[in-house]
Amino acid sequence: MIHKSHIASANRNHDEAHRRDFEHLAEQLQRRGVDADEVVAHISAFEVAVPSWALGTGGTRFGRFPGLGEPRDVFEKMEAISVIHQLTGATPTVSLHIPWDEPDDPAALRDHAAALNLGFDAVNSNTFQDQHGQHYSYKFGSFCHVDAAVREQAVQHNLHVVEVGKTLGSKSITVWLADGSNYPGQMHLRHSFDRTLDCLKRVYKALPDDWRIFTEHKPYEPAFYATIVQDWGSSLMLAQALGPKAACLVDLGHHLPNTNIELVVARLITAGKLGGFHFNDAKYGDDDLTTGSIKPYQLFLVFNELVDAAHEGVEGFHPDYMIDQSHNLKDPIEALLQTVDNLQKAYAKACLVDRSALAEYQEENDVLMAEQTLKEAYETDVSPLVAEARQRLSGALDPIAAFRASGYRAEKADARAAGAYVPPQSL
Ligand code: PSV
Ligand code: MN
Repeated sequence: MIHKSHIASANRNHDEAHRRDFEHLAEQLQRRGVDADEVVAHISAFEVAVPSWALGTGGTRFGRFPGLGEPRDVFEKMEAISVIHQLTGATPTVSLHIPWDEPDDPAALRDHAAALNLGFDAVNSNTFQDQHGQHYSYKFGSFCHVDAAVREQAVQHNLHVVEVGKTLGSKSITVWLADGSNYPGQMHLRHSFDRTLDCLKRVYKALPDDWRIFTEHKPYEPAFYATIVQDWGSSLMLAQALGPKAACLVDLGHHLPNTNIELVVARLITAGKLGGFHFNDAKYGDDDLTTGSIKPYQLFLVFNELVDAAHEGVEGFHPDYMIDQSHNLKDPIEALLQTVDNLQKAYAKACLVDRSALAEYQEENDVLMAEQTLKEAYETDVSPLVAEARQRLSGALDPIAAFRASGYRAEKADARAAGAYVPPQSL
């Protein structure tokens, strides 16, 4: 953890300028009929889970360039996440990956996290890699495999993940399957989907009543011809066939170029099956870049759909927010601080949309003014609102500046010099 005095002294450096910026923006917003305090309250309530796999430097299949002072195990990862939570007030939960971050003693991890004010969000299973001691290989798939014994092994792994999640206090499991084929004819397209659904039904049946299961679609990689859960349509078919505890997870990086992701989100909301998000950004494919770094307007438009659904009070609408990024170049903690900031800004901007004006312009087919209504919100500099929300949560006005000033990374680099971080097998 970072000592509170570090945050307080970092805030003092920005306090006076922040106060003036906030008051100025609040006055501007008042002229637009927006109560700044109300928006700050919304931002303060925004929470997003940090994935356990994002705290160590990531890599590609070409290599990895580790940073200094990285967490060496899942316990140290909790500490890193608690720093992000301290500075932002927005990341009270962890999305744990099994087996990459599987604890020997889940109860001990739960208690360790609780002592750091952290809880657990969705647990993630992994049948896309073979693990030591595993009997059957997933080379040709897991849930879709032609061999029932392989499918059974994959189901048992997911049931195990649910058991670990129960101890941790999780309420959901995310299933991302790499299953698919690389060549036409390799796999029966319909039967492989049926087998996958059958396995998911077994996992679904084992879920506690208050749990949800999320299926995550991805168009390609590592399967390059036909993935089983290729798109949101396939994911929706699975969720609908499974039942009310099943919903679709939208990973922002898992779309073909130019896909209208906000439209996908809108359709899933209509179907009552938007389970949640894996936030990241992409230029070309599943790039796992910082959320909002490449297509910030798209991120805003996604949040616009979310705020709109919440505003309308759509029944059963409670998406789960998680980050899914790989930090190959940036300091992972700094990248996550930047991510949370970008998410809060996109959310804040979506809160500024004048929804009754937008509805009127839509009724009148006033295309230009409807678009302008969104643009006006998007182009507002909401930094003072986000900073204010963080300050009210005892966080930092400028989290990255406070983190750098704290000397946390240098201190960990010294303390952890002896034992280097061992990454999970890279994807
Ligand atoms: C692989 O694409 C992936 O990023 C999936 O999105 C999963 O959510 C994540 O890895 C961890 O299992
Ligand atoms: Mn994902």
